[in-house]
Amino acid sequence: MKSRILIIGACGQIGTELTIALRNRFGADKVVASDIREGNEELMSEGHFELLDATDFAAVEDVIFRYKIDTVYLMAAMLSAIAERFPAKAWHLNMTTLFHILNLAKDKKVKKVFWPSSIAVFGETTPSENTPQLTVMEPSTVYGISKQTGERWCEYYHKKYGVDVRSIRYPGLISYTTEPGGGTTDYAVDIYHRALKHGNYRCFLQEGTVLPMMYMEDAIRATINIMDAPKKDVKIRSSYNLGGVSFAPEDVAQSIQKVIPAFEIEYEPDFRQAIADSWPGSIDDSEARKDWGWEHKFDLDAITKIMLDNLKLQYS
Ligand code: VAH
Repeated sequence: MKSRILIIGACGQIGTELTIALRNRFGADKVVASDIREGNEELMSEGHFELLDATDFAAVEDVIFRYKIDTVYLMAAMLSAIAERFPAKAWHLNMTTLFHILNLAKDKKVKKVFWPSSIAVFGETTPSENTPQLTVMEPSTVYGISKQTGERWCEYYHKKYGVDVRSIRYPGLISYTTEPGGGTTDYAVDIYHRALKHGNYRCFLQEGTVLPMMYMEDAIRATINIMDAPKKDVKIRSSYNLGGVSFAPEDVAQSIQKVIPAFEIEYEPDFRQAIADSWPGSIDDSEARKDWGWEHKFDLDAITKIMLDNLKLQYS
């Protein structure tokens, strides 16, 4: 029976690149992209696309039935900064969508699920250096609370109903294909756009704010790796720690200045500083390395080169 992959939230920061990667890997006909709004020209023109409100169970079930979906990547979520402004909406979106997919999997209408968690599940009481896989988790943001709760439900549905749901705690992600989407770590995307357009950047986080980050290509490869792994190798069914490179805004500025010497940064911390301060500085991802062969490839200077080279093309 022909089976397909459904990406929910395909127009988001991860979803956009995940859709392209999965179409390249499995063929465009095997992948159905969906979102509450239409995406960029490439996303819309090079494969199946469905406008879909992922909080509408009947609509989700209908797409899964019509396209014979057996694998779902549930990427729709409201990120940390926006979620603090709309807590009830964020909880509704982040949790309702997860329950819809877990219940469809429990009823055997979906075989395999990927659901993204985040280092936002950690809080101020979590050890902040080389944060372990198993540790104190007292998130203080709406987004972090929804991701921690979601991890608990993923593990529950796996243990109680045998649902094959897999998850990764993404660090801050950097890419050039989509505009920043309301995350606290999105300063590390904004800064490259502003460096090229204005030669300067006013950072909403203060100097010295070290956060775990990752280039999108690393994150996409990790996502495909965990979904490719044999069931028996995916031993953690809450969510895997994933680390890449840890840096502060001044590190990005110095990396940019190697290419654009005149680039200047200034600091004007806002409400997002408190969010960032509650998150760890670096992550121990040895479980992911051990269980399904994870390793990151891109360091900060490599990220800077890719971001500036590709954004120059977009702005030229
Ligand atoms: C955010 N980019 O800033 C997301 C991410 C670790 C942070 O989950 O909300």
